[in-house]
Amino acid sequence: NIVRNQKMKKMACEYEKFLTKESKSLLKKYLTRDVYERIKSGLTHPESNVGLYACDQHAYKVFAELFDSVISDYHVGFCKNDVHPPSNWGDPAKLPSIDPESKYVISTRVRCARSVCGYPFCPLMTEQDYIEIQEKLKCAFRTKQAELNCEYYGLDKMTEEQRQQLVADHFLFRNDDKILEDANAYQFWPKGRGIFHNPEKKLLAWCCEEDHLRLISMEKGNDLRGVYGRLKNAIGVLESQVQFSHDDRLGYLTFCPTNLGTTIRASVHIKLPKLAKDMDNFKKIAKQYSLQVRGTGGEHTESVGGVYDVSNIRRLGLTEFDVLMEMSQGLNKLIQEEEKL
Ligand code: ADP
Ligand code: CIR
Repeated sequence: NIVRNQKMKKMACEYEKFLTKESKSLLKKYLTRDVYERIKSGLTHPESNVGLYACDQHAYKVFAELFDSVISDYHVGFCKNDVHPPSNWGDPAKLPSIDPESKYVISTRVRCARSVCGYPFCPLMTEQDYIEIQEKLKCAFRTKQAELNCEYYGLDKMTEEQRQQLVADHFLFRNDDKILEDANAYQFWPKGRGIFHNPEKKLLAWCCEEDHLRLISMEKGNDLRGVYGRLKNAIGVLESQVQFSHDDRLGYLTFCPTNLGTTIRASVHIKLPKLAKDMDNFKKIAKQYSLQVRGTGGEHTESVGGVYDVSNIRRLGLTEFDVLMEMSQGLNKLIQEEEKL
């Protein structure tokens, strides 16, 4: 607790520095001095899109005045008195096909996040917390080996060559995001960090990266129904093994407020060369369909070879199935926009 208190103090000190910086982030917009007098938070990156994280599950209530504004701005349509609907993964077979002529989509990925009950988020986690969460997840996967069929590869046990290959193939996370680093997400690295995956590397789970657990289903091609169905089954099995943090209003709780609710990011790696000629316009059109454009290596990276990562923006205030509907319908519209050019 002494260590945690020291960390809280250090984070609070960053605010004064932040006040002097130019920034378009939502944090800058809502963390006015008036709010700050009652709510202390910290940030060093004015280039942030959002600009704040929750230090633990309680932060969303303790700092509700700040979080609620940021949350309703990001998850368009989810207002301060709204309640996230009960989980409903629906029937994957009922999703529309994406890119029906298989002309644009290279690969498809759907991920969700979970936090293990009883532990804070990374900024307040001790080394022991990292090790305990890793053990809990390893135990859950071991018990359900028949259903999940994943082996665990700890970051501290793999060779540098293995690690680089997993990153290059888009399976594994890195620890080079300055925003996450300064949010204290990389402490004690690589303690407790690692990846579970099945032999085909179509079902994967990240242990203690940004969130305690990221469960991922991905494969080459555009079979969104298959990818989503695999994630639906796997999370159901894990939920029978581990208790995850859930809030009646905000759904599943995550470190970053953009991931609350369903926690689902459904993405494609896609080439849309005509739209990509004007990136500002590409991003503007994507946003009209509630879609976000990222670089090839994910968040805060650039595109390589004209490949972009396009995914749903909203995750809170709608069901899992509705997130997938919004993403698939939006993506098909985006492809139509490409074809108009
Ligand atoms: P997250 O989705 O976990 O929030 P990132 O944006 O950092 O985080 O992406 C994580 C990794 O997943 C990156 O290596 C990224 O290239 C990869 N990725 C995302 N979507 C796809 C996809 N549709 N196909 C292949 N790789 C993908
Ligand atoms: C940021 O503020 O940029 C990071 N904390 C990530 C926010 C979520 N990502 C996003 O909307 N692209």
